[in-house]
Amino acid sequence: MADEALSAGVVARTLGVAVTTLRTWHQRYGLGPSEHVPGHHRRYTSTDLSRLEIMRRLTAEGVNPAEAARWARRAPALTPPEHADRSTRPDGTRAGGGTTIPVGRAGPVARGLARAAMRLDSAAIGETIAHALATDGVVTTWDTLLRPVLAGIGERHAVTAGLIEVEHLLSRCVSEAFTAMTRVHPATGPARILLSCADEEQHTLPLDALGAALAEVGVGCRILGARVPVPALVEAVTRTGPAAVVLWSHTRATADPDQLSTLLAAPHRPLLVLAAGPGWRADTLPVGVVRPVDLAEAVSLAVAVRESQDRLPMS
Ligand code: B12
Repeated sequence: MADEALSAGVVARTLGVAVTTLRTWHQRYGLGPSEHVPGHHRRYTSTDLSRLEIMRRLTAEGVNPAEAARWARRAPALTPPEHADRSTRPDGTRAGGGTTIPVGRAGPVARGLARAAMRLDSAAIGETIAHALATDGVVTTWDTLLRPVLAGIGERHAVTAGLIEVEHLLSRCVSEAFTAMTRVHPATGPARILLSCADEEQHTLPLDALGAALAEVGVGCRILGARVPVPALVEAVTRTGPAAVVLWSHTRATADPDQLSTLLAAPHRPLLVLAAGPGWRADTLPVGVVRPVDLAEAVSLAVAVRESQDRLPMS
């Protein structure tokens, strides 16, 4: 059993709850870890996990915690009949209420994050993202954890027109986590990369992800953020002389290629102009503009151009 035993952090992330919540459930309701290895912290067994899963589900459905804990402690032998059916209904709702966020083939941590997002539990969301960033780095966290959950929210929203509050809260938590990365990894040289959203574009998270991924490898950048009109972008380029500019467009509505042409004609033309995001159509991009396929490629291109500029003789 010892090698199956789980730490509090793993259990919290799997359930999508904060570690402090686990602690409270242990102290107040006796739902603690039962595995004891001498000289180590107590560990959770799979039976503890299934009890906690019942606790999480019942409290999320509005059952009072003391009552939920009574049922959880009696598991797996006994669960209340009205909560025993865990199957998903055809309309995507779970028995007992609430919609779920589809995360495709993403793993248990993404499902935990999706649950925490549904509960609007910013502490659990923040802990899960921070742990993933520290363990797996920005690119993997983006591709395997955040992107599936964000895309799942988009999918569910497109069908139900709901989950706007979930989308806003999660976006804020993601943005905060990426910003924290840039504080943990201060840049080693001048910021020679400029990240900007296209005019009227409000989807900023991919640029926050890129900013964090660059920080992780010691490359500084400036992020102008959402809805940048072309004259403001040109002004920023003129004043900061970046080696590379990344212009993000998430939807066709914000992907006017004239923005890129204006940038290429600017007096301080950057060495590299990247048109990033699903908004851009490859066949409409001006010559000289590069379109990355994903975050990893955007990072490599930006790092490469910065290194090539570092090698240029000073003028
Ligand atoms: C969060 C979100 C918002 C938040 C954004 C918050 C923020 N600070 O960023 C808010 C609430 C502001 C918002 C607003 C709107 N949104 Co919105 N939003 C989303 C959501 C859920 C996630 C966006 C995201 O970050 N995606 C990141 C990943 C998940 O996107 P991806 O395309 O798969 O990313 C891959 C590629 O782009 C590629 N890639 C290529 N190059 C590069 C370079 C880099 C650096 C990176 C990182 C990646 C990359 O790799 C990526 C994977 O890593 C999406 C759903 C979705 N599927 O994206 C909807 C979505 C994009 N939104 C949508 C819509 C319609 C809107 C609104 C028009 C809603 C409205 N009526 O107001 C507005 C648009 C405002 C505007 N003018 O920009 C639609 C767009 C449909 C379309 N194709 O036209 C979507 C798809 C939801 C849906 N299914 O309906 N949104």
